Amino acid sequence: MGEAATANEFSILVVDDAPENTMLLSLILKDQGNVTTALSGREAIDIALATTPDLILLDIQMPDLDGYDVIQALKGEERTRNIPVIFVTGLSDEGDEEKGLELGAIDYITKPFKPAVVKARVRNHLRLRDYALQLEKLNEELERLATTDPLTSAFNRRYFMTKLQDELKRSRRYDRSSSVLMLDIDHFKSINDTYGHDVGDIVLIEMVKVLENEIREFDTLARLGGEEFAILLPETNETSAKVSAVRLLDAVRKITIDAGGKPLNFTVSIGCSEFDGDYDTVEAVLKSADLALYEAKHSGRDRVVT
Ligand code: GH3
Ligand code: MG
Ligand code: MG
Ligand code: MG
Repeated sequence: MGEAATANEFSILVVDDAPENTMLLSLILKDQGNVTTALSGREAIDIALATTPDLILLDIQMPDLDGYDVIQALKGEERTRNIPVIFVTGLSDEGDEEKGLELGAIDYITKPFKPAVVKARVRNHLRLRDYALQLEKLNEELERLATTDPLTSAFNRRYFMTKLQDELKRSRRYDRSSSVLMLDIDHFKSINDTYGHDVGDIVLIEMVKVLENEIREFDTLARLGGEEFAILLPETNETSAKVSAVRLLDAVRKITIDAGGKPLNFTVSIGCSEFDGDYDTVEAVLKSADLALYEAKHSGRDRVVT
């Protein structure tokens, strides 16, 4: 875990229909972060959606939308759902407090409040918020590591198989067809042997960049291993898949790598296979594209076989 964020990086939204209250709270919290204020529930929701503050101090009794309405609106929106909310309110009944906490508030402070206590509570909540944000980042990083190939940043085999499995299920449910391309660099071993492994690595990296640029947003490119890649083209029949594959062949031919001052060009072979819900397993789908790739290799390379 990295260092905790310094207080000034936090943004705090203070919501109260009485300006003297927002002013007082702003003053109390000014050392803990950037304080923004809102004088109505509507304004609070707008600001929260626009700026996703780290913490919200929320009054309950307000004309129009009250604090309960506001927290419900915030919890109902993906963007604001996880922002911690502390009620700061004149309502001191057990039932009000219970309701506030049940609606998802992390704390409930009654007016008149003790400034030092508000400050201390806010500090504790911001510290937790900081941990939560760090955890979120670590999770994203973990997810990335688990699904991508470190050399090229293309997706890895495991991720590809999951996507293919999903697509096969959809093909069964909606009776539709998709395609898989299996792509393998031609004579890659001789590139390594002639120019060295580092140049081979650059070939892989540059090719992935070019392919990523050529495929559509919903297509998935993955490195299955070594110099072998697969591309999933959802809802694409064999004819369209072949057109895409030919375009990829062309794009790869245009790549020039600097191999120690000398220009290096290379080609790929592609096997293309359309599949529908009749396929029993993802392995069977891949097998079919692999057979087409084998044919592409054995009929001369630098070509697409369907
Ligand atoms: P073909 O045209 O039939 O596909 O021949 P090829 O030489 O491309 O195929 P082969 O399977 O004989 O060789 C693949 C080579 O890829 C062998 C292996 O050392 C190399 N390789 C696998 N992974 C990497 C990598 O991450 N970086 C580099 N530089 N080379 C790799
Ligand atoms: Mg009020
Ligand atoms: Mg090869
Ligand atoms: Mg190979």
